[in-house]
Amino acid sequence: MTTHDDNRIGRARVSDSPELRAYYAELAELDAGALWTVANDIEPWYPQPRSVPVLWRYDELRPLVHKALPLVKADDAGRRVVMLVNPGRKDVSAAVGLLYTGLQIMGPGEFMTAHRHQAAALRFVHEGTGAWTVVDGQKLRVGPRDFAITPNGTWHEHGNEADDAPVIWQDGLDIPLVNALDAGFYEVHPELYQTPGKVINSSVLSYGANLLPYGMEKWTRPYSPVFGYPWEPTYQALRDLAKAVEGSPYDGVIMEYTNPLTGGSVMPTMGAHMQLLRPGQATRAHRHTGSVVYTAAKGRGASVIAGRRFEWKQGDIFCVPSWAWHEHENLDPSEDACLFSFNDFPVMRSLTFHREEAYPDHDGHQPVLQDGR
Ligand code: 1HN
Repeated sequence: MTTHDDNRIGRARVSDSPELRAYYAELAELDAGALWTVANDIEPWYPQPRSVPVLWRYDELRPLVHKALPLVKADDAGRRVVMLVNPGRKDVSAAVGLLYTGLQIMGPGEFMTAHRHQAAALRFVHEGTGAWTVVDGQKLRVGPRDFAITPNGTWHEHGNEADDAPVIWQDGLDIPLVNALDAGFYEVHPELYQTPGKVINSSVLSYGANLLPYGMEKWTRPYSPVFGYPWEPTYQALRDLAKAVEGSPYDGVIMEYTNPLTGGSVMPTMGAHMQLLRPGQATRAHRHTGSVVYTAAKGRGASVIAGRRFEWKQGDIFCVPSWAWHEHENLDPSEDACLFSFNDFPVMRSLTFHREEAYPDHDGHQPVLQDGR
């Protein structure tokens, strides 16, 4: 996107002429071009995401996700998923930036074959108590509001062992990023199913209470050895932190799901947080590079993103594009609200692209230009 500043010295400002147009045509014949015709577009003053802020309401999506159950067999579809597509990123099936998200439904007793791919995946459970996943031979059971990871290259398959209700969980993947870098690979498990180890949730059982297992083979992989992060201890940790600190002016009381061995993000390309907004709390606006997909895990609230206000409640999903001003508010005067989120911050940080700034107005709030849908 060009701005009036693009007429300045130091920016491309070549006017068109018949000679130049003929010259550009000659270059195009050779699969070449003149940089100054695109320079201002490919070097914007600041990030110009094609993604727009979007809110996906769970109450609206849920019936359509259920509709897919009898329409397609999970194994015919590969995975039975309704993906959430940003109107500005339909070309790459992204929810925001280069992050993908979708709602996957698994009927009672259903299970799917194992595969692995270059893309990393994570799951956040919306409903149903029967979900399980096997990640590199380790079987995990996950319930509502639990978070689990499927790091890139790990074999994974999953299913629903309940006999009554379906499971709906949210998948988050870095597929658009992997594809943008032309680095995607995909394999079906040679035996179609893994043989899981006997102990369920073994990684969750191994790393607890700030203690690391001692005297075992050293974990050397570039992702967290913990594959599941259950809701109850997560929520307890947030409430405990809220007793100890005021929290961030922009995010309230926020914690990152971490690799306990490094203190860093759970996977090399995607990080995840859970944050708590105190009853009635309204945060200040800030912006940063990096894209974020949020899921309301508890309570109800509103977020203003790039001047658009979105009201959300438990189950709703919304996104914040890179460099968009955003702030959150808990609309319940007596209950806390929690937001789960995942992001591409590890990529931004490792490439030294991370930048952040506070909204400059003294009261820290952006004007609301439009009510979001
Ligand atoms: C995938 O492997 C799963 O394993 C879910 O459940 C969603 C979306 C795109 C590519 C791979 C899964 C996916 C996916």
